[in-house]
Amino acid sequence: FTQDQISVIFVLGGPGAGKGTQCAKLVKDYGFVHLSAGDLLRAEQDREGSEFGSLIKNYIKEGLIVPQEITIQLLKNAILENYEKGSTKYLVDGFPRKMDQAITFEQVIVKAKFVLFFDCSETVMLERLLERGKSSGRIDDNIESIKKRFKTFIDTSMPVIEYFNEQSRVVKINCETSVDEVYEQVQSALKDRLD
Ligand code: UP5
Ligand code: MG
Repeated sequence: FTQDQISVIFVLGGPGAGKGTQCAKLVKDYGFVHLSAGDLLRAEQDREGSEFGSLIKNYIKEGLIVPQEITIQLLKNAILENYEKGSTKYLVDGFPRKMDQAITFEQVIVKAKFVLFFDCSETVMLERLLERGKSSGRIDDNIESIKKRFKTFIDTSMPVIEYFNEQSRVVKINCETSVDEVYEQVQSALKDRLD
């Protein structure tokens, strides 16, 4: 892909910060294709005949980052599939969350336009995840997994955000207010950055 064919925005933030929620609103209003790396991994985990099913399940339960080869291939396939249908604008949600992924994706697929970073305290994220866990059915929405996800976010994913920040490519949004208030901030941040 080249920069003229597709545009990608990385959507990052801690577990339960609200990445998926805000992406859904952007899809509705701006026609982005929303690709959640976590959703793609969960779909691959459930796909009959997948050779990675049990590996993915274990990584997700332990809050660890699945080897980049798997995730990048899933993202690449999803982008190709949508590109063939004419879609050019992508929100890549929950990725890259480890340095190697950031480097490889931008080398082999496309350089992201910028990064939307949803900043949220662990207290708020924990509350949201436990609430969602009552009905989500996600194997990582329990206190043990959540603690591991928080640790991975701090140790492994924050360095990625710092890397993009050093290149002045991060738009930081506080997401502790209501969904609609957060979305207003997102929209005004986008207004400045989209052509
Ligand atoms: N909610 C949302 N916004 C709210 C607001 N403003 N006020 C009040 N409530 C709000 O939201 C979470 C909950 O909060 C929902 O109930 C929502 O209604 C409410 P959501 O929008 O789902 O937050 P999100 O940030 O998307 O949380 P998610 O749990 O999806 O984040 P994670 O980053 O933890 O999960 P993801 O699916 O991206 O990854 C899961 C796992 O997959 C990772 O831990 C990892 O093991 C693996 N993974 C990889 O290995 N590699 C990857 O590249 C990506 C994932
Ligand atoms: Mg999500």
